[in-house]
Amino acid sequence: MYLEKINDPSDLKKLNIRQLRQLAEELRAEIIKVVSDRGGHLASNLGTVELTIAMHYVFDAPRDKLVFDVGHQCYAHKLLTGRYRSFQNLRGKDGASGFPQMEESEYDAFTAGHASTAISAALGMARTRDIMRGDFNVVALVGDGALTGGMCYEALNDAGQNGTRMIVILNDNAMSISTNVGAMSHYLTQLRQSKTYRGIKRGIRRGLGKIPHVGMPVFRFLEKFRDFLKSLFVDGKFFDALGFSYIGPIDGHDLKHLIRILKRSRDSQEPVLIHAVTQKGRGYQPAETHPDQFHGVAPFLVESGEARREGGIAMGRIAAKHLAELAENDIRICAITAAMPSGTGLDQFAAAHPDRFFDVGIAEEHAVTMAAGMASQGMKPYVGIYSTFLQRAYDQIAMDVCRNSLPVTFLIDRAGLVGGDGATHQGVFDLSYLRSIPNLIVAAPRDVRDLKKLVSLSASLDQPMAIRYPKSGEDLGPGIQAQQDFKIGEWELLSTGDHVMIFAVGRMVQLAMQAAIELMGKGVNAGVVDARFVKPMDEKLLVRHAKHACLVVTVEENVLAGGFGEGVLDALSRAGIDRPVLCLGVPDRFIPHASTTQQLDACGLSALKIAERILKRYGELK
Ligand SMILES: Cc1ncc(C[n+]2csc(CCOP(=O)(O)OP(=O)(O)O)c2C)c(N)n1
Repeated sequence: MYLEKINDPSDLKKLNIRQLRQLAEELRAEIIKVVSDRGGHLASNLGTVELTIAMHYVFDAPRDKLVFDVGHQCYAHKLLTGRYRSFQNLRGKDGASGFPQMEESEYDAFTAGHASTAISAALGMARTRDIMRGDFNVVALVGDGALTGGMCYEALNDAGQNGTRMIVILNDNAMSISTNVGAMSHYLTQLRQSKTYRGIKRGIRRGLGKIPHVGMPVFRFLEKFRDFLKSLFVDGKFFDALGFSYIGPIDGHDLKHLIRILKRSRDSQEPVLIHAVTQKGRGYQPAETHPDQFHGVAPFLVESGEARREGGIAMGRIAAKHLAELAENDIRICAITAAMPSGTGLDQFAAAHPDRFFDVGIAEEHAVTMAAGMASQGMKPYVGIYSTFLQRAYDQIAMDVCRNSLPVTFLIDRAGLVGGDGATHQGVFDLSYLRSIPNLIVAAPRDVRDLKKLVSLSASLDQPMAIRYPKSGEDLGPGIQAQQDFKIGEWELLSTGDHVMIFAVGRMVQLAMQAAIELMGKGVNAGVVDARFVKPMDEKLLVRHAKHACLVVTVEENVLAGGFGEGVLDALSRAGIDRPVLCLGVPDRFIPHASTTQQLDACGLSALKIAERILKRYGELK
């Protein structure tokens, strides 16, 4: 076992090629073992094992800066940089993060989680080096999926014009999470095929060269057609034109060749782009066959690849299925995703209405403005994006959609605390950043039934709307009479209470109900309101139930700053209601990876903690 002996990358440099190959297999086995136990990103990590070994073999981290785009392919890097032990608790509380994190290790040159940032960050490091007259190397590892994101082009454009010395490794596996999309993806395919052309040419030359007298003249004759043949293929001119020396395509699993190319690039004084072709999921049959399904996985059985536990009800899948049904009778309804067809559930819409479904790549800004363009011409676009990634498109939501009050609906998935993906993926800012935008309706269903109602409601609207929900949701338990129908801005009183009134949003409604039961046991009578619209608020209902309460409580799975609670405070002060208010929500810090239950607890948002905090404040008031 070589892996056991590697404490840091200097140990790796002592190995020969044969031993490095063996190390690659050990790394794969370790990644499969741990991810099958803990869940995480599998296929991307299996595809970049050799690339990571070669990077650490040739470069001298942490002095040299290795920047991972998205960061969901950094597991081998973590295992090679002294984190074998914390990797066993991958994505768990106090274990290794699933992404590079600067605070976790000096080897993590840059924190990642959102796509297409690596070239910009690397350029920033390289420029700093040049100003400070340093001499380290900077390497950005970027996937072909990430290359659908506009930031990459902004960075290449900037880096190329100044000729800043840096290396970009393009890890091309022809996959984003799902099959990659877009014209650039076609271009990369052509580049891969042009390698085949060169291979064929070499083969013909070798073959003909063996035929005495006739062989070489025939080869020279064929060479006349070379330019024609070549014109059928492409080379890396696109990257060359941007000022990068293009090298490739090369086999991203051929360690010997990779090391040779990286050494050559290290000595270059210009920006270099190495196009490495890899196989997503390499070395684990189920992931090789279904790289999309093994991109991000829950714990699974290694023998079969089967998931080891059932997930909850996927809210996104329910919203998307319902939307596809509505679209049967409304030609104006279309759906847009930014590279997340399966994660958002919109693959179901795509199957039902392929001509009205658009995967635009990792391009959230473009997705939103394109939706605005479609809405301006009479369509009813639904944009399905995770809460954390929608942050990218704030300006487009405000200026292109809401400024024009266009009927675009945002289906915002993974809202709230997300568990193992941690700080970069928490969906805890959306209520704040959306509440502040005029014309936008902001809603959060407490369960699947309300989610469907909200999607139906949005279809009949002529203005922008955002519906945010967590990955999974369960129906409220029996005994709670659901309101059959509701209008925009209408809240629902679920239970009354003389002492405390709790106004809760989304998934927090269920926890507020449980907290109310806890409180009852302690002699405190708490009522619960489902405040399903964060904007507009049901101010009448709020005032009616707040004005007689000893304590008003708001509960949201969102940061307190600018969130629902602040909206309630504002509404109460405008109405002249002077009651004590306790706002519960996510505190002002980035919440690290752990289970969702642990994160809720750490934020004081578990049912028990909610009850405790209410009890404490109520006690202080008496
Ligand atoms: C801004 C943003 N949007 C969406 C995502 C979700 N996402 C994570 S990885 C990924 C695909 C990345 O593909 P690629 O860069 O080719 O890497 P691979 O997994 O193929 O190695 C996507 C869409 C993200 N991380 N960031």
